[in-house]
Amino acid sequence: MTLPKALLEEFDEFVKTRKYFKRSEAIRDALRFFITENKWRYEEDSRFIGALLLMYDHDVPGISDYLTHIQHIYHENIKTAVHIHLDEHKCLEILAVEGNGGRLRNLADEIGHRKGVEMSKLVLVK
Ligand code: NI
Repeated sequence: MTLPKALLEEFDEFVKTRKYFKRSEAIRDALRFFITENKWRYEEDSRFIGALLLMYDHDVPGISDYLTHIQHIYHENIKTAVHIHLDEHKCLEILAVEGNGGRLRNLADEIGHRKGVEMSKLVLVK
């Protein structure tokens, strides 16, 4: 395995600050994290649970209606929703989700590509 020198130096710096004894321990953790974080991307038919975070500007015409509409379409996958008004314009919504990886990815994509949604992040565990 080869790595760019700068990336390895940055990783070693991280290993030092996180008080790992060996670089190999940190690599093991990084791989576990990477696999857990991305499993839903290639296990479309397995069941996952997690959260979809989205930040959006509620002044964009139609965005609030759209988000209500899409949450009704995916009602079987959305367990609960928390809405936080961040400032006069921006909102953060946290949706607790459960369902097949592929279905949850579709939900995240549909919301994430909508005009007015500035950030969306899907975090799932199995
Ligand atoms: Ni709001």
